[in-house]
Amino acid sequence: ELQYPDRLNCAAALLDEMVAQGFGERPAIHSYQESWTYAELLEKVDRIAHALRGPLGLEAGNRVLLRGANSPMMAACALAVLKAGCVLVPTMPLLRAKELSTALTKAKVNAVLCAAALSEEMELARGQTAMAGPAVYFGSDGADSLEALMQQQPSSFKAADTAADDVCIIGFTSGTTGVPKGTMHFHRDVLAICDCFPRSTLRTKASDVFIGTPPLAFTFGLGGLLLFPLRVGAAAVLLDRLTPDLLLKAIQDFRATICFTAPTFYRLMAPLAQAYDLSSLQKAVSAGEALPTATRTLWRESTGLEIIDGIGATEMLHIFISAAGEEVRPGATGKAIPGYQACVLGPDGKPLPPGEVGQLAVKGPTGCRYLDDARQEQYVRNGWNLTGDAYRMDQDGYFWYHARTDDMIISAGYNIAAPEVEDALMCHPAVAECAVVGWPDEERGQIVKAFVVLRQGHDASAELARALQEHVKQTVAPYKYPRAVEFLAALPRTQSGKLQRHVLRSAPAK
Ligand code: 3UK
Repeated sequence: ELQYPDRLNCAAALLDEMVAQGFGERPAIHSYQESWTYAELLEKVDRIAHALRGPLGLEAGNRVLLRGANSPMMAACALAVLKAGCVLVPTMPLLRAKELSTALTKAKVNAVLCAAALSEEMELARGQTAMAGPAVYFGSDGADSLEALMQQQPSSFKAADTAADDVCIIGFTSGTTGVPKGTMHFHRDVLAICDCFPRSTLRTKASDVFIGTPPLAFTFGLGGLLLFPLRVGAAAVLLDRLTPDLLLKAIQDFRATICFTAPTFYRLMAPLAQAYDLSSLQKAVSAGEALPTATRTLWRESTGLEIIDGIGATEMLHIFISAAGEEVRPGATGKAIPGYQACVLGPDGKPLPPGEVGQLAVKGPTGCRYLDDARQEQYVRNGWNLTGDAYRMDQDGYFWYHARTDDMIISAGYNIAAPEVEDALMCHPAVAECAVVGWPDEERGQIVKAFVVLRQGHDASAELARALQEHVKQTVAPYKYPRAVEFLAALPRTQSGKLQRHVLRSAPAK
């Protein structure tokens, strides 16, 4: 059981606490531009917290939208909002004014902290919503920049006296389909995620160097690249430019030990890995979408590392099913991590016996609290959170992913999970990436359709399409083979790296 005091400020518990324990001179955050120790980070955080509660006029409980690419200043701003007793509303850097307006309105935002490079869409959104509260920009030399404001503030701030169950984060789901959902999290939830997955599964330590791709605006990144390292006195590397090559180079340059990214990135990095010294890397965590077995194998063969898969969700704040080391069972996501319970529910809402596919349900120290009450009723039943995923559990308590419940294809009466067909296709040497969807068909209701991105050196042709179909028939039950194959240059993805199958479903047929 996790126990936290009733009065709890998570930022103070993470940062002030570590400095008090003697971590002040240890590195906290690295980037190619600058590196800060724990003491330096604390001072920045305190100056920003003063700015929020002083000149910017905010009170405890006010909401602060944060926008920027990953950087040390982004990390300082996030912690400052929490330490000031305000509510952090992180947003993805690529969002446009329209989406930012939705966040401003839905989360009732009182103030904005934003990277100067991203001011344009931010100002449009403030205009569109007639936002009254202030916006301050960082990363410029301007006299009205956040950095200039920080210089005028005291260097030490006493953390706001918040309750363990005060809301401190409003996270928007990345939303693979429609409108993003706003989810609320407490101060104690922030510590709870640090004390579950990283401790039980990753076994993190002070000497670790965390690195990866997810934006701090995505709770996968917020946890993995900021909260988890701070909790154990480790260092995080925050990168603002990310390609498979740049991430590999950064792992080498910073001697990173734990990497957080999505399956596609591992797939793209694997063939390039040989060119870099990755000897420092001990753990590779994959989340965000299902890990294809072909990707697990490719990465193992090129680096010798077994990927640690884990399913997490914005509603749950972070990962709740995973397995590492000897515990890994390729193809399965893993077991409920200590602190969490998981089961598979049938259509009647009752747990199914092992082996049967149904709705994944999970329970633990963190869990769904939606801004919107209707959602709460739809996704939370008797304390169980429904994630919208179809899973089956085996006799040993391992959970095997099938699909998002809305990505199950029904073709001529057969139930087909899109990711299973994708897994089969990805074992073919010509396939770089692929996506499988149900395509309307008069005779069968739906047919399986595959969108395929080819590896360099392979050209699209009717022959190759036939070869891919044959390959699937040889790999999985033949009725699952894609009756239609279309070649694409790239797949549509969200900023968190998730495939957008709905975009493909609505694509005009060629
Ligand atoms: C899917 C996975 C299979 C699944 C997230 C780690 O992805 C995160 O949060 P989102 O709210 O999406 C949640 C949904 O994504 N998914 C995530 N990981 C896996 N499916 N295998 C996986 N390993 O559909 C889930 O319901 O964007 C991931 C930590 C924090 C997060 N917010």
